[in-house]
This record gives sequence, C-alpha cells and structure tokens, in this order.
Amino acid sequence: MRVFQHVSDIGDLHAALAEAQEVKQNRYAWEHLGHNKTALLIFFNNSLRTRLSTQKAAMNLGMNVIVLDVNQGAWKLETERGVIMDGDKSEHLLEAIPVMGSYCDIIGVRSFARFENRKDDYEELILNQFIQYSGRPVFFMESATVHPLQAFADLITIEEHKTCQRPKVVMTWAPHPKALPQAVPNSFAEWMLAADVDFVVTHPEGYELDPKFVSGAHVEYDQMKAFEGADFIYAKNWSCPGVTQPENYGKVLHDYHTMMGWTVDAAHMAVTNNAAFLHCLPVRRNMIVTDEVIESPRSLVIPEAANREISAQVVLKRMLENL
Ligand code: AN0
Ligand code: CP
Repeated sequence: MRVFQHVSDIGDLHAALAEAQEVKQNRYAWEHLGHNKTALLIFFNNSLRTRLSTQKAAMNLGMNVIVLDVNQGAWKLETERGVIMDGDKSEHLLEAIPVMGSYCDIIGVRSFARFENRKDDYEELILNQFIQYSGRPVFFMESATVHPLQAFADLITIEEHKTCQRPKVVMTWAPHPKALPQAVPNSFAEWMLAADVDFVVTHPEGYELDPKFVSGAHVEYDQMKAFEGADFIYAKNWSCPGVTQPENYGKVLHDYHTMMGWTVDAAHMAVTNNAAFLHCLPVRRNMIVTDEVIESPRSLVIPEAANREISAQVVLKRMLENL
C-alpha cells in the first residue's frame, strides 16, 4: 500500500478485519518489520487519539517515530504556487515536503478542511502534494475530506460487537457550536457502504454529504424514524458540505440552540434495538450526546478509540511490508 485514503486502498474488508484481530491478539509479533524504519507524523491540526494511537502502533512495529506539529515551532508554510512570498510565510510546502520525506520511510499527515474553497478541500490540495512530492507512502490522519484510520477503527468495533450478521448502523448528525469538517462522516459512510451492514444516514436538510461518499446510502430526514430498530448509533456533527448549497460550504446552517432536539439522548436510544453508541471523539457532552447515553453500558466510545491503535498498526504494517 502506497497511499491510505479510501476504503478501496485496504482491499478486501474481510481480510483487513481478520488481520486487525491478528494484530490485536499479538501486537508485538511484527517488531522486526519496522527495525531502522522511521514514521513521520505531520500535524497541521490538534489531535489526541490520532497522535497517540499512531505513535503506539508504529512503536509496536519496532519503528522510530518523529512527530511534527507544523504550527508549533516549524516555519509558517505557503501552500499556493506563484505567490510572491513577502508575507509571514517563510517556507513553501513544495520544499518542505521533499525535505520531510528525506528523513523518513512513511509519512502520515493531518490537514483538516480549511473551508476557504470547496474545490481545494474536495480535491485534497494539501495531501495530494504530499503524495506527489514526498517520495514516501502517505497515510491520511484526517485530511480535508476523509478520516480513514477512524472509519477502519469504527468498522473493527462494529465487527467486534455486532450480534447479527447484518446490523443496522445509523449515522446521525448532532448539534455543535462550531463548524466541523465532513471528513469523519464522509469516511464512515464510505466504509459502511463497503461493509456488510444496513446503513442509514439522518441529518437536517442542507447537510447532505457529497455523493462521492454517500451515494447509495439510505437518507432518512426523520431522526426518530431512522433510529427505530438500530443496532449501532454513530453520532457526529458536520458543517454544510455545500452539495445543495455551494455558498454555504463549511457553515453552520442554524443557531445550534434551535437544533438541540437532535442531541442523542435516552429517548432517542429507547426506540433502537438496544443500540450501542459510537462517536469518534472528541465529543461535546450534552450537545452531541447526553451524559447518560455516553456513560451507559451501551457506549463503546472508549473501546472504539482503543481500536485506533489497531487500525493504524494494520495500515503501517502493510506499508512496511511493501517498502
Ligand atoms: C474534528 C472533526 O470533526 O473533524 C476531529 C474529529 C476526529 N473535531 C473537532 O475539530 C472538534
Ligand atoms: N478521533 C480522532 O481522530 O481524535 P483526535 O482528533 O484526538 O486525533
């Protein structure tokens, strides 16, 4: 694997899930693979889970790890070509990327949607430059449009906890005070549509996700109706994807105070099939989900986060095997 971006990059999902269980049962069995190999993790944005779980996964494989927070200590980077660099940006991404590539064997990058220009975000302007100019395999640690390490961990968690062959998995929009990217819901939809689940998405009008990721999904605008009989509830906020309203791309469409009926609470969970609750974290309590639901025995948010180590290890393992 040279790039980990889409569900198609991981190949057969049954094989990937089996490999995840193998790794989970014996995570130090491939320590030799990463000997004298270096993973470079580049963060343009904050992170708790991705930062820690990916470092841990790389260490399990015997790798050396370098982590760089680009906005803390590195030079401010220009990303656009043709700009006269007389402002506050001291270095161009076009030099920085090959330089970073020269110090490592594999690169992971986190660079969120900027919400300045939908086209730039959806064409993955930043990550594509890493793929093109680093000379290294690149894995996405949440880009402008995808968060595949999260979706893979989510799928592992669903596989571990499902009690029927084809569970009903409902992804619900939930309120949030700030504009958030669509990367998590995009990837979750992409991976669920490739997996053996009955997938339903529910959100207020205007939050339609890009067809590139949700095409073929059942969209139900009535949240309670969507929740009926669900085996897994996956909550997430996202800002306007700009599909039906390009001018609103990256915006919060309504004052969140008027949307609090979408918060996942016990009344919502009561109409499900005793559903398990999932969220990628970080989560704002009593906005996205009530204390009661996230603290309930049906909440899987902690094992879900723990599986981030496993998804990252499978991806790094496969990249190491193909160096
Ligand atoms: C980010 C998002 O919604 O994409 C990261 C989630 C893993 N969340 C926040 O910025 C709060
Ligand atoms: N879920 C997730 O990616 O969390 P972080 O933003 O803390 O890495």
